[in-house]
Amino acid sequence: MKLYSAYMAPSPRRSRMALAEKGITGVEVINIDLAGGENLKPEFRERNRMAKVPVLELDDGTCISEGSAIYRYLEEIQPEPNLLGRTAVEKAIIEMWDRRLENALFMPIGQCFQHTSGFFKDRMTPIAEWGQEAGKLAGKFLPVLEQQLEKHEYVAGDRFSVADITALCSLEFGKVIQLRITDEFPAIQRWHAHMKARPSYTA
Ligand SMILES: N[C@@H](CCC(=O)N[C@@H](CS)C(=O)NCC(=O)O)C(=O)O
Repeated sequence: MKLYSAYMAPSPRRSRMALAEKGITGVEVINIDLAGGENLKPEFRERNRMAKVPVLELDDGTCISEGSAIYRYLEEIQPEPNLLGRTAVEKAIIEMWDRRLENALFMPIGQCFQHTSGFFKDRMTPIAEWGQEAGKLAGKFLPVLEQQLEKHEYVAGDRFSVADITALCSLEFGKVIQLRITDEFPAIQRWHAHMKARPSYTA
């Protein structure tokens, strides 16, 4: 398998961490130059019509993009350690948190970054006012996460799941928009220290 990734980008980090947590080795990681527009070229678009990383390319040439679809594929080919839940309730709760994180934290952080930094101004029209609003929306999710982590060791309950990966990749990318895990959020701080100690942290 090949993973099309990019340095510093939070979306492919989710896939690299999931591979590491699953102990799946031997995947060739190919770094794409996003700032230089390598992902916009026809050769890359053939792998993902959305022109984004990550893309997981299977040995038969099938290309899977979208971080959550890659989580699903990895879970199917290697069920243990389990990251997406075992029971109906556990699967639903993990997916609920993963979607909340994507929609209420990951996406607004990305929108704030893109619309206030102009990083992708060659391919979109940045609207600074919208970027600032998106940054505020991302900040509003932190108390929700804090409350959850006051009651549970991990984001979706009492064991590690993909929701922890999505939360970590989102929050750490949040630094680019000055979103900080301040002392107002001691449960997130405790969880974050725990995440940093996992071998997958540096994947
Ligand atoms: N919904 C996609 C988002 C992928 C995404 O936004 N990737 C960013 C990097 S974090 C990208 O490739 N951006 C390149 C661009 O927008 O030109 C997923 O979950 O994988």
